[in-house]
Amino acid sequence: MNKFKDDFIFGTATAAYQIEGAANEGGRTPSIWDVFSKKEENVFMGHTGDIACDHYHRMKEDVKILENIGVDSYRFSISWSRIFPDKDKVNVEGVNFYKNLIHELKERKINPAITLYHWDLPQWAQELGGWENRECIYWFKDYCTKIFEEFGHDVSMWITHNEPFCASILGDYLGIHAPGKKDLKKALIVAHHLLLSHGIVVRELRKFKFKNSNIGITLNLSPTYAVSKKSEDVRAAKTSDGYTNRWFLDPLFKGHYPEDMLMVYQKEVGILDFIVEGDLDIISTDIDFLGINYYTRNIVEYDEHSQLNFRGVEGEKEKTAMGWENSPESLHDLLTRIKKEYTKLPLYITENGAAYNDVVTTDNKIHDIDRINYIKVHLKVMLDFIKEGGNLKGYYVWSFMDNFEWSFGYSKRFGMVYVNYESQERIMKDSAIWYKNFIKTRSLEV
Ligand code: GCO
Repeated sequence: MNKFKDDFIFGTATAAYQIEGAANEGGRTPSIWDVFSKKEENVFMGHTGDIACDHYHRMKEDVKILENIGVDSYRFSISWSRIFPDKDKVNVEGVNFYKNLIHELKERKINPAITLYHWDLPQWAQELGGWENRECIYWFKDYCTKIFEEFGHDVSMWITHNEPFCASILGDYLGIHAPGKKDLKKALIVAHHLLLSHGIVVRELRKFKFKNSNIGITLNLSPTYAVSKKSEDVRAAKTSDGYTNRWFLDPLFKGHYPEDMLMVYQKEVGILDFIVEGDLDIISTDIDFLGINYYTRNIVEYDEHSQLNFRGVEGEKEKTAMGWENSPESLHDLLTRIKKEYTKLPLYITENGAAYNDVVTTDNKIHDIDRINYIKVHLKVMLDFIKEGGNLKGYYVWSFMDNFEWSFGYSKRFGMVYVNYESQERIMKDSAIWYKNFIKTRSLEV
């Protein structure tokens, strides 16, 4: 049978800074992404999230589109600086925006899945040292506690962090995301504090004893393959896997950082003295599910010139507009590995999808066959994994609508819904129509 069970969750996802706009409205103050995107050359053509999809003003219309697609669940994130525009100041207007959003969704039987942190740290927090400052964990805890107080009875799925790898490594080591730093030690400190804050917030939510309340974290995971069997390439692949995957999975599920990576990092930055006794117990606090964002695989080779001695190699499979290979088999490898080496907890694909160069036809249609195929082949391997006994419970397409794709600005379109950024008109692409029909039957013709 090529059919998903009725209780399998089909959803779609977005993030606050990527869609909301209204950057200076409703009492919101800037986040690190407002500041970063306004600095020259950080983002394609100087694009910013100032207006984005104007979702802040079009929320009701957008929820109606979600209802039309028929998703079971909608994953979105909360903008921290809408809730706390300043360290000790709660903004009721911000709280109300999300209260209304949750209400609209629930009226239409769409289950909200909330990401608490999707990279938009308030600028006030950055000015106090940001995630490099251990205190930031407690500012985050205060913000999450407020969110739980307000929405805890209405929300059954919480994600503490989205992709701590990107938030730390891309933001503080590679400098291509906010806050735009290039310092490995700082990035490792940020990563550690993100993980620690995850554990602390999980414990905080448990204190409320809400009836139907699940909390987890979302990691971006990429299976990593060596380009050849040469021992130096195999070693490079192991380091790359440690850097992207194990540095986050091991502390969460095994309660320690991977030994080989501790050696690699200590050689580069000295003793990791920011890891304090007791931290790993907190990081490995029991959670209810693991969220996985999966887009592509990594192929790597040895590189004597790069700091960590590996570099990515281009693969031969068909690519999306991001230049990422469409590699569904690697999702199967990934899920199997998680089940075998890490956890039997419920898994959710919290993001999967593709950017393509969509063309609007003269009759206002978007025939995005490539996107439909990309989604289908990934659904197929998910079915295989489930048949093999895998505990996979849900799938969220990235993204609901085209949006601000971080350093690529609006140049990359990931949506099932097309956004005309001039008129803010939304058009359901063929993929949205396909997903709608698919969700009705839950069966995949392949
Ligand atoms: C991420 C984020 C999304 C991206 C998506 C496409 O994974 O980077 O969670 O915000 O837009 O992944 O790159």
